[in-house]
Amino acid sequence: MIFHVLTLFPEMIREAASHSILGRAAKAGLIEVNAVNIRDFAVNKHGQVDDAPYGGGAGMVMMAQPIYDAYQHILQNTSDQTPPVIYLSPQGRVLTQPIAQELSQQKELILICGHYEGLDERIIEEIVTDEISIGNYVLTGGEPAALVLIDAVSRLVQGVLGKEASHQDESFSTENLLEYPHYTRPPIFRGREVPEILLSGHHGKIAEWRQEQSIKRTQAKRPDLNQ
Ligand code: 4H7
Repeated sequence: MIFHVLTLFPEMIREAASHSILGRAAKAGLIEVNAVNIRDFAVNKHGQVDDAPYGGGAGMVMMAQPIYDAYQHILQNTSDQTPPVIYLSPQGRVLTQPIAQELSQQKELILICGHYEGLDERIIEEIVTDEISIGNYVLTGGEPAALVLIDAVSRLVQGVLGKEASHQDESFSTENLLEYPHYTRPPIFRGREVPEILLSGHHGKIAEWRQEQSIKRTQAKRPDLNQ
């Protein structure tokens, strides 16, 4: 799966996507993160990509033209029909596991990261197919949001999790349940013992206990998930 990311800070995207499971998936050719610098498509000699808002007011607006040209540049090298174009913004529908699941079926995605006051509305009308928010809070730029989306979607791509536990039995996957608590050595840490059942070797009982813990936890910590 290829993620094309239109951004003013391509190193933020490249760096964050180069570690751990995503880095390994990229090396294995399972995903590709193609960060495209919008500034490379500026036309005036100052490399300008933002301008003052019509109508006045504070802040700057990202100009439509550099983003449009960067988008056309990406389309030239994409075999597929036009991929979905996702604008990460507080105005989007909030990202959920089912949305990540759907996006993971695509061959390519184009992500746009906004800065300053956001994009000229006309570039949104012209090329954006999907506006997504990663939650109800404000960021200084869209890059962290794009990285969250890339992470959530990539781990659903076949082969990316490799030997790590499959994503099938985790929080939010099948049922809306939180994960059960995990323990590793030592058996006692600062007087706190590992639940005895986990040391018993009774796999059936352990599975039952974990299921029960998942349900109790969800009720206690996130009762909203099961409504
Ligand atoms: C696009 C439009 C995403 C991107 C506006 C991005 C939160 C999210 C941004 C803005 C983001 C999310 C403009 C919103 C400046 C904040 C003060 C970048 N914030 N900005 N405003 N929840 N910020 O997914």
